[in-house]
Amino acid sequence: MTGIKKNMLEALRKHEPDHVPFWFMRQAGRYLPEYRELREKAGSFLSLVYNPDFAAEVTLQPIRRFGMDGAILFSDILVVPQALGQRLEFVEGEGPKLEPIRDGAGAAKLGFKNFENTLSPVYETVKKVRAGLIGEGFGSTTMIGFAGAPWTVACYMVEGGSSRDFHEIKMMAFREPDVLEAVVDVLVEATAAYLIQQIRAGAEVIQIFDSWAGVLDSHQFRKWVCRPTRKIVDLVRDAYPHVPIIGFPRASGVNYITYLQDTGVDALSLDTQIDPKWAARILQSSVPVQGNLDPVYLLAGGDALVMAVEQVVRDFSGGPFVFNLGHGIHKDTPVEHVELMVKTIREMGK
Ligand code: 1CP
Repeated sequence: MTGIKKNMLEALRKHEPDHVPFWFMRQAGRYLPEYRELREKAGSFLSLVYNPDFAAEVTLQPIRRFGMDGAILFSDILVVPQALGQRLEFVEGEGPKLEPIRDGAGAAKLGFKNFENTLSPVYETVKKVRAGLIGEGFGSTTMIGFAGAPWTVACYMVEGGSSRDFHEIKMMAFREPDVLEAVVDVLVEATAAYLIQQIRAGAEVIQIFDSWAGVLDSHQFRKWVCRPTRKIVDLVRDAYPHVPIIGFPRASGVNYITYLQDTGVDALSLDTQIDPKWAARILQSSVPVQGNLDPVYLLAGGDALVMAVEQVVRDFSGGPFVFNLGHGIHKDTPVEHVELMVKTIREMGK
């Protein structure tokens, strides 16, 4: 025991924190000049991710500026399919491109041969971040590990990249569910192993990102979002029962209730569209919640930003809460606006 209170962990364990803990999705990234500099030096996004010195440095950059209560590992959800043997590249200005899986033969090519080798630099990053936090005087900042949920990761694997309507994966889910099931089964095993290794390396909280959970009807949602996530939660909890797991079934509306019941996650990250009064009454009454400022307020700045931040803190002041955004920070966000947000949270949340 170091005796240092970790406010984010306190909130996630439903204890009373000293102040409202905060961190921001995509807090490391292109809105920070020091990120852009290192990203240039690394040459590509993936060489940044797989270089533990660089990735740890990028993870720590926002903490030095803003002193968040959570430091999220700098990596990406798509390293898991890459480690399973699927070809991945990030095309400048376009986003991720993968060799799409469209049939059983494609699914059968996935395997664990290079899995641990590929991901070992990520675990090294976690270790370096933990040491860096302590060494640089941020001993009260919680280290957050993460992975994409099987459904969201499978969206990229089947579509071959980002998608507007998720046509290909839905067609697979409706016409050839066995093929999708094969992909998802591999992802469940891989994701649980990946998260367990992150915890072993020093992650203290886990977040499961299901960014595209909201595109399915309720039956399909149970099948492809809840069921695989439940299996991961069980596997991680078997290994590490005391590490809180935050689920983020983005844009799933009232299905947040189903998700909470079916997956058994310890806490929920709320997207911007969720009504805060409903969420406080229905969700926060049973688990800690995290969220949900619209990241566009951070582009706007000024009074609009201050009032929106105050509103979010007030909305969730009745229960366990971690301040966050409803989705990632936009790359054009002025750093001064993030400073203003942090100042406002600190003043409100004492
Ligand atoms: O050029 C660059 O610098 C790349 C931009 C970038 C960054 C900074 C990508 C490409 N990924 C990341 C980091 C990242 N991705 C983190 C790091 C930690 C943090 O600071 O928050 C995390 C947690 C993610 C997770 C991630 N990647 C998600 C889930 C969360 C979300 O935003 O919905 C998803 C969907 C991805 C896929 C991805 N990675 C990157 C791009 C451009 C995309 C596609 C996004 C899309 O389809 O809209």
